[in-house]
Amino acid sequence: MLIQRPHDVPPSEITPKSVFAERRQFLRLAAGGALVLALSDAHAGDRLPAAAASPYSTPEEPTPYRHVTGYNNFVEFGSGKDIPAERAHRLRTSPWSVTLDGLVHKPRMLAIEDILKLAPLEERVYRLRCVEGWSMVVPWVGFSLSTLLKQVEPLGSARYVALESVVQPDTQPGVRLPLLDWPYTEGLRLDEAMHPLTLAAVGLYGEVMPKQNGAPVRLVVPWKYGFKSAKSIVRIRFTDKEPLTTWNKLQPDEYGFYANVNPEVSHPRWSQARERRIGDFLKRPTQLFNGYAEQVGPLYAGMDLRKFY
Ligand SMILES: Nc1nc2c(c(=O)[nH]1)N[C@H]1C(S)=C(S)[C@@H](COP(=O)(O)O)O[C@H]1N2
Ligand SMILES: [Mo]
Repeated sequence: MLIQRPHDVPPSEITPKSVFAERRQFLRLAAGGALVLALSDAHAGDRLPAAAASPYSTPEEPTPYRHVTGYNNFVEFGSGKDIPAERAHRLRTSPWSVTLDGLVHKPRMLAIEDILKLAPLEERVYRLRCVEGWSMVVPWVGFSLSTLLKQVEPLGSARYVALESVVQPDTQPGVRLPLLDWPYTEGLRLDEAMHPLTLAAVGLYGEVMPKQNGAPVRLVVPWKYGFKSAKSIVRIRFTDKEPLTTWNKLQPDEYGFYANVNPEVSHPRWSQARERRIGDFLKRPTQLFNGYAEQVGPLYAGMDLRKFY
């Protein structure tokens, strides 16, 4: 996967907002133009190649870029919604590879450049619902995670995947503190992971993934609370048992393994009945499976959603 960007602007150069807007415009025009480099060397803000619109996209208005990239949870950099945007620029995202191992026929370590060649990029506009009670609409760019998982040919005995985020103590001050059990680990049942809605995201708003949003590759599981969508993934392990996950270990009564968005099952500290879309003043009702019930409801047929929360 190749992208284009103009010659580097010296880091010392102060870029006022209007100039930044022009630069982004220039990057768009540069498509097919002069300077081509591997996406691994790409900088947040660089344009990705045009991505096809996905039928899975919601027609809702995306949350403004400044909120999507300025109001984040990325505890590796510290707690506080503005901290990731301030600090994540330090994260080293090149070189980057993802190890796929465990119960598979062909364990592999794939470089991000090769991951990006696996499938054409799609733009998927998804709702993201955080368990804390806020939500956003994000135009992600990526492809179904199943494309990546199929590369290693899971064994018949594989029932789950565990996804691990990067730990970089020199760039991530949060991992030097016992805030969570590092690495940040999330898990999915294999059928959830293979569901076409489950996205391996490499960008947003047509750009290379900003570091605060989980560069260079992150999970997006739109029908689950945001914490399931692990950022900056370095390893995917196939298992036969439900993997231990960071939040579930921390507070099992608060964060279930499934974590499907459900307005009727409240978190002990936060009602899940309503949510505040970032930028809105009033709250709106939360939808079962975050509005994706038609697509994913059958995955949970016959399950007690209060017990398996
Ligand atoms: N590695 C890692 N992944 C993470 C988190 C985190 O702290 N570390 N936070 C999660 C939570 S709670 C949410 S709501 C989403 C937020 O994604 P966003 O900042 O791109 O909106 O990322 C999830 N993925
Ligand atoms: Mo969250």
